[in-house]
Amino acid sequence: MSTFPAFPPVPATRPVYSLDGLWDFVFLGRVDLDAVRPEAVRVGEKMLVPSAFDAQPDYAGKRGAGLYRTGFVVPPGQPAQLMFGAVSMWSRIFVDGVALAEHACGYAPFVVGVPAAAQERRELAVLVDNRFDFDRVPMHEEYFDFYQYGGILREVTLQVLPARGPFIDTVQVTPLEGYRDGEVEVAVALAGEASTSVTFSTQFDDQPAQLHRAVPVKDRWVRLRLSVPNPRIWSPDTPQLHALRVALTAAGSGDGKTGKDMDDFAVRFGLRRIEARAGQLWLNGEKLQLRGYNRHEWHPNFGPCTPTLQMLADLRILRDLGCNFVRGSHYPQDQRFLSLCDELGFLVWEENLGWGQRAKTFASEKFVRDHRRALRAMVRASYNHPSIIMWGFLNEAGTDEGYVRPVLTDTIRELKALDPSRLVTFATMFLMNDKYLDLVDLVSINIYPGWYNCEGHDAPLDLVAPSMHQCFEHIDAVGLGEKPILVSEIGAEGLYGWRDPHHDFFTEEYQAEYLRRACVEALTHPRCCGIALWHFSDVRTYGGGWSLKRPRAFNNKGTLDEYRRPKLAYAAVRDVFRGVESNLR
Ligand code: ADA
Repeated sequence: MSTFPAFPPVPATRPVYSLDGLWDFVFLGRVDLDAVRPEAVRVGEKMLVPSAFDAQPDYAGKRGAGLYRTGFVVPPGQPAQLMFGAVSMWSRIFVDGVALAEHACGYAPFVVGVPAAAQERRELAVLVDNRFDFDRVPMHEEYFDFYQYGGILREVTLQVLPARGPFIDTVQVTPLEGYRDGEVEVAVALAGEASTSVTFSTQFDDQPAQLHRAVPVKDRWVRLRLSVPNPRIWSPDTPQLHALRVALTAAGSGDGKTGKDMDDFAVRFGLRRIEARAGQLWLNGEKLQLRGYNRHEWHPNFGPCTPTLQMLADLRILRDLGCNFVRGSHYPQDQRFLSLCDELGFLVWEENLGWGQRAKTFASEKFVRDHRRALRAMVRASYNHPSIIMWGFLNEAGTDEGYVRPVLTDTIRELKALDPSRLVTFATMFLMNDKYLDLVDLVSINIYPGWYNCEGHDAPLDLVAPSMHQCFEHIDAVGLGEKPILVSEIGAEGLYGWRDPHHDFFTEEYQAEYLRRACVEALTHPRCCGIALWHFSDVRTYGGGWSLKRPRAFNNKGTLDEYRRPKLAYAAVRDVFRGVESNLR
């Protein structure tokens, strides 16, 4: 059922069903959420899951609650779990009229446990709300520079769990020092009935399964060092993947035969290693230069629910541009996109939802809790993608101030504990006064010289390269010479089709020359390990009174417009990224 089967040859033990499709739907508007009893609501129409209801023309710009309803079947007496890829912005999940869970980050995945029942047929209702309400959904604020939609945005999956005993919560594969010889740690998280030891099998690719008897369980985890047979290295040039199936097995009769599989879990992973040292990035021991873009998951016809084919088309465009890197701005990514990056050999920065938060947000206990919950869910869902080389968080938060410290230090500690194998960073807009750059593995800077704050300047384009240079020097001057430097955002607006001999702001010509200069400076400066341009394609942003400085209520800094039509900047960037320019300086 998955677009990217992790392990096709063996029939799965755990039943997994997609609940995607047409659900009953009703838009309730500005109702009191606590007064909604889903079984009492008359649903009027159908809505596709996944989708953003307000990406449909008749709901464009509407804010309020919506109720989705469908049914599913679980054998009587068996528990199950519902996996939600993302529901925006706020949601409450009901099964058989009972509220089982609430969630308040519209881009993070979450799991809802469904207790066993006597009947087979179960009723599922999802109450969603896309209204901004700081107390209820502090992770979403109206000033973020991208339009925030409502609805069940990503896939919904039902998994039927074993009636008794432990079951597999997740499987994480971590390449170790000897990754070239296939050395990995396989960590299996268990849920359900507690158990002090488990017997299970591991099967890599189409190799014979290996049985591990009575392995001790510590804090609900089982960890083993294993060797992948016939190891193949993953890299952008050779994006070779491996598969692992883990099956929990009945203890067996002691005659050496494998017992019956009670539960199983399949993942794909890659053997590769990312490091930050001596001021540079290294992939599989080789110096790495990142050439890429920030990308929002967005298309005018689908909002944040782009079809897989569009994701693939975007990656093919990025490859044509000479890119090897995508920053998934500014939220946890769709698993389909990450799987495509694994397949095609793109390197990814995945980040927790965040945009320019200041003191008020950090003072909210609910924000702190929701931020941590989304962070953990992101890492858990994405752990095995070899494409992800770094975790990010808190884009452009107030990192020149003290109020950020508790969340920032906790987030770094948490990320390092959850996944010591990847790099951790945040994109700063306060380079010169940032208080926390010593805490990250690489310094990531968002700068817009020659665009913002250059009103009245005669030749703003001439600010681009010198300002970048100055930033690189500043990092060394403050004693951070060991840290690689990434330009995580830089860009200028170019309105598609607006070409003009004056080459002023908003022309395609200005944007093309701007990006050309930024790319040349980044890729030729010895201290800079790469650049992620702002941004891939134009996106809708806030409307109403917020959008005066955003023509069309879009962020128009795309190298392509929203329909992926290239602007003049396309050829300019492609020339530099592909090294076609004979003399970079
Ligand atoms: C910031 C922000 C982006 C975008 C950009 C811009 O750096 O991180 O999301 O808003 O500015 O276009 O101004």
